[in-house]
Amino acid sequence: QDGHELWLRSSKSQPVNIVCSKKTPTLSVAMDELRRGWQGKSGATITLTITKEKALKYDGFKLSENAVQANNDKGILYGVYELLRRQQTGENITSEVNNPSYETRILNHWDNPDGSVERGYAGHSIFWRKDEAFTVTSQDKKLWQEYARANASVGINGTVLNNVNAAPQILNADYLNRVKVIAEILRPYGMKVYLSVKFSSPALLGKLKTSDPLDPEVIAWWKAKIKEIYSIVPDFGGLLVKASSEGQPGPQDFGRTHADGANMLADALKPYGGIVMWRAFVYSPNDKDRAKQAYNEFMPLDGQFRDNVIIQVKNGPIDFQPREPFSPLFGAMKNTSVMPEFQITQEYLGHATHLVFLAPMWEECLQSDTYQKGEGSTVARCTDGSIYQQNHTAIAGVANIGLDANWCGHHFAQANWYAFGRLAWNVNLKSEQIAEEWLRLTFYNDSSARTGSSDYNASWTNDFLKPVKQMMLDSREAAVNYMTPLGLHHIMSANEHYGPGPWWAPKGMRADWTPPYYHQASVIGIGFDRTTKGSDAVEQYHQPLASQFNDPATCPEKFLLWFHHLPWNYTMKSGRTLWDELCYDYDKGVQQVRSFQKTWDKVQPYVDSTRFTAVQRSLRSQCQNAILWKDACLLYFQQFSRMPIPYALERPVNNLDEIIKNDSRRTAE
Ligand code: BDP
Repeated sequence: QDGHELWLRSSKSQPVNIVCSKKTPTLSVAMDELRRGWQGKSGATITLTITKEKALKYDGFKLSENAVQANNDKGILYGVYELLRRQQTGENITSEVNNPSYETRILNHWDNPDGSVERGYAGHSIFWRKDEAFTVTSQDKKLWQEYARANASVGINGTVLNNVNAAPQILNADYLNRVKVIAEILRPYGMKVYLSVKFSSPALLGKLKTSDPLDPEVIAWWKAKIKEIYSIVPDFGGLLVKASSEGQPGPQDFGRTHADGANMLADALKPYGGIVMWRAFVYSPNDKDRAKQAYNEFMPLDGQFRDNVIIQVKNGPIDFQPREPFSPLFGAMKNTSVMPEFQITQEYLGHATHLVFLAPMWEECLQSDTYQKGEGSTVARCTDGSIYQQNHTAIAGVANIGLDANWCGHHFAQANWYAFGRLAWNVNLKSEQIAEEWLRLTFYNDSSARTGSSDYNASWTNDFLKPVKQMMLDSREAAVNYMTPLGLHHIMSANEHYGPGPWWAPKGMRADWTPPYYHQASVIGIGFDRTTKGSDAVEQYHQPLASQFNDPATCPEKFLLWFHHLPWNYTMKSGRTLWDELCYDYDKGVQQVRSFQKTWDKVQPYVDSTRFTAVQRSLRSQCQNAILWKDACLLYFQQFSRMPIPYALERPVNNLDEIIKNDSRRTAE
C-alpha cells in the first residue's frame, strides 16, 4: 500500500441498478462511482433525480437509502460519494438534506511554472514541470483525473493551479492551453480552475508603461486577457491575487487602494461570472505590530468592494502558526464578502515529517466567537452567509499535494486534505468524526475483515481505531506544546520554518521576519505586549474579547504570550511560575510524541508494512525534532529567565551552542 489510493481504496462492490433520466458527464461519473463502490444490497435499484427543491442550496443533495436528489448534477455526484462513504464506514443513511456550508470550496496550489512548489513537502507539482513543459502525457491526465476524483469525493469544487507569488507567464497562451486540458479533466468532477496573477502583468507581459488599475490601457489589457481566458476555459472560476504584500506588486505601487485593484479585475470578470479572491495577507516592516496590519489596511475599505470580490483572510493575524487567535477581520468587515484561508501544507507544523492532524486547529478557528453580531457570531457563521448577506461564500486551503506516490509526503497528511474538504462542506463537523471517517476509509483492512476471524471488526475498532484516532486528535496540541506553547509564535528557524530558532536575527534582516520580534524575551520577561498599553492589537477584537484578551487574568492561557509580556515568575492558573509552566509544556509535547510512537508500534498488526514503516520512521524524526525544539527553546530562554528547569523534568540532551551552530550551518547552505 503506497497510499496513492488515499481514502478511496477500492473494495469489492455489489451489483446495483441505476435509474437516471438525464445524461451529463458528471452524472456518468456518479453512475460509475456507484457501480464501482456499491456496498449495499446486491441488485438494489438506486434512483438519481435532478429536482428543483427549495431546501437545497448550491450543490446540496437529499439522500435516502436508494435515492439521491439534487438541483444539479454536481449535487448528485456529491450525494453518491456521501452514500458510498456511509456504506463504507457503516454510518446510518437517513433521509436528509445535506447542503454545503460554502459555495466555493477551493484548494490553493503554491505551484510554480518550473514545477517547484513553495512550501511543498511532497515532491514536485502535479500540474507544471520544467522539461517538456507543455506536453500533456497520458500519465498527466490520469493523475489529474485521480486528483479531481479525490477532491470531488470530499466536496472540493475549485482549485487555483499556481502560486500566489505568481509568475506572470502563467497568462501566456502555452500555459493557458495546459490550463484548458486540466479544466477539461476536472470539469466532470464538478471542479473549476482558477489562476493566481501578478498585479504587474500588464507591464510585464503586455509591455504597457504602467499596471495602474485606473489606467484605461491597463483596464483594457485585463479585459482582453480575461476574455481570452474564457475563450479557452469557458467555465473559468476567477483570479486569486496577492498584491502589495511581501514584495509583490500591487495597486499601492500606483497610489491606489486594494479596492481599486480588486474592483478593476472584478469588473473584467463580472460578465463571465468570475470572482476575485483578494488576499488580506499584507504587512510592512514599518508598523509596530505585524498582527494589526491586515485589519488596519482593510477595515477602512469595507463596503467598497464589488460583489464578486471576496477578501481572503488567513485564519490568524500573522501567518499559519501552530496556534493563533482568529484574525480580527472575521466578522468585522460587515459589508464585504470574507473567506477564510487555511494552510493544509505544514509550513510551520513540521513539514511532511510531523504527524499533525489539523482539523482541531481549523475547528478552533471556525468556532471562535467574534461577537461581531452578538454572541454566537462565530468565524464560521460570519463567513458562510448565515449572518451577512454575501453574494459569494468561499473557503480556501493551501494544498499539501505533490508528485509523491502518496500525494502528501506523510501518510497522515492525507487526513488534512480530507479534513479540509469535509469542513468546507460542513463547517460544523467535529474533528473527531472527520478523523474517524478518514481512518475507517484509509486503514480498514477489508480482506482481513472478510476472511479473518469474526471479531476482526471489534478488535480493529478497539485496538486500532480508538488509539490512532486519539493520537490524531492530540497531535496538534502536542505540536503547539513542543513548538510554541502559551501563545508563543514565529520562533522557528530561518526561512525554512522547520525546527527552533528563537535566536535567529541576522544583521540587516527585517525585524518582523525574525523570532526576537515576536517573543521579546529579556531578563524582564517574555511575550508580545498587544494590550492597550502595548501595540493595542486587542482593540481590533469586539467586546467582550478586547477586555478579556487585555487582562492576563482573563486572557486564555493558550494566548497569554501572544497578548502579554510577562515576568518569568508570573503566577499561572496552575500555581506554577510562567517559566516553570513553559518548561512543563515543552516537556509535555515531547512526552506526547513519545506516546504516539508507542501507540503506532502497537498497531503494527493492523497496518500494511509499507505504510507502517513509513509512519514509524517519521515519528522517530518527529520525536528527535520535538526534543530539539524543547532543548533549544528552554536553553535559549533560560539565558533570560535565569531559573532552573524543574528537576522533575528530563534534562536537555542538546547543547545550545551546538544547536545554533548546526542551525546556522544548515540555513546558510
Ligand atoms: C508565508 C509563506 C510564504 C508565502 C506567504 C503567503 O512563508 O512562502 O508566500 O505566506 O501566504 O506563510 O503569501
